[in-house]
Amino acid sequence: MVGGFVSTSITDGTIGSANKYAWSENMGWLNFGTSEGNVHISDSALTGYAYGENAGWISLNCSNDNSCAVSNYKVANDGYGVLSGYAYGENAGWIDFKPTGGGVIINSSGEFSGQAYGENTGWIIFDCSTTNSCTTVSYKVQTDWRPRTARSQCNNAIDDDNDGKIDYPDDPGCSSLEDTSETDPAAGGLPVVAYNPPTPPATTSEAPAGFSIVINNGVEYTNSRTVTLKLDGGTDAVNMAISNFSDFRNASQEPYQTTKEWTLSEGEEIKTVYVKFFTEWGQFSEIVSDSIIFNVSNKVEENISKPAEVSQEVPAGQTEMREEERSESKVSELLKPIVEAPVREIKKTFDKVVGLFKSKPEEVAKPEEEIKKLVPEEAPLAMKGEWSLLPEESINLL
Ligand SMILES: [Ca+2]
Ligand SMILES: [Ca+2]
Repeated sequence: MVGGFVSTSITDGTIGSANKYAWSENMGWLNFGTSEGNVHISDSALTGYAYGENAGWISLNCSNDNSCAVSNYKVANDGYGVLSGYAYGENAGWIDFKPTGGGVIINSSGEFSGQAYGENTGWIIFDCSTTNSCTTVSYKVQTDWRPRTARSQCNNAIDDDNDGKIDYPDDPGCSSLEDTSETDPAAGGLPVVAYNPPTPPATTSEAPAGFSIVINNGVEYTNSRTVTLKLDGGTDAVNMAISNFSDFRNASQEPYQTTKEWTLSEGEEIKTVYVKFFTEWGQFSEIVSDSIIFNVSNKVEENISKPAEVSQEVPAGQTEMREEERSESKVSELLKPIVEAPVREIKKTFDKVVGLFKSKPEEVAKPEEEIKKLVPEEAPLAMKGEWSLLPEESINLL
């Protein structure tokens, strides 16, 4: 129970247990919050009974005892908290909720203010502040009902955007009763969901929760620059942007799909592909990525057997390097990044080289033959058979 309200509703309110007494000049305390009296406040009227020791039961609506055919009365509410009409009690007689010089209003906090009047009861005061008497005794009557002006647009019984449809769920601009705007997208405004990023996919039997991208079903290596991406942007994804760069340079949005052919960037080494997913409103997810090692076996072949790059770099007019020189220069080229790179990079490169023969034996058929094929007959000692590319000191660092 929140705030002492039996049921909490801003459209069908009750009287809280904390603040439930009004004061009758002639008849003393009137309790609007007894459980038997069951007072309810709706946009159109009050129902139920108030009770006072002197006043007895006071009916707020003829519908309480199905007597409207005999005498049609009620305390009416205009939906904005302005009360009018009459209550009736055998002892209290008729009580006017909008008498000359008085009147009762439920404010935006659900507090009754002002005063009603009856010939028998005299003035009935709903809040001590009305008569500046709170220092003597503090009292008020409070409901959890709220005037339409104090409610969200999608729960105020008003056609705020004049489209003929009112509130959630009838107005398509409303995503919930708490939605503060009835205006739907077609009319130029945006619903609240327009400002939400896409919801990450939930955990499934195949994948953990969260956005995902997987290159070539997750294998470590590829010899082709063309790969297949598997993407999961969740149910809100409408568009996506894919890039070979973490800053998404030159990337543009495209319709979301769960599978896509993709071309890895130029150059060798580890390729990372980045993706983010967009809602229909253009809100986007976090960036997720996957990596694959491109062309590692070919790299060995190119660099050692066919030093094409080196040949091209020989300026015109100079004689070509002898085979030994060429191989030596390639070896030092290969070693360069290893020797100069930080330990982490060395480890990566080392893993890659070792991985050729150890981690992925199934992908490198007959590794020994491969090595033979890749290493030219006249290769310097360092290149022969053993693959001692890595200086001992560097390996010891790992
Ligand atoms: Ca509305
Ligand atoms: Ca509307």
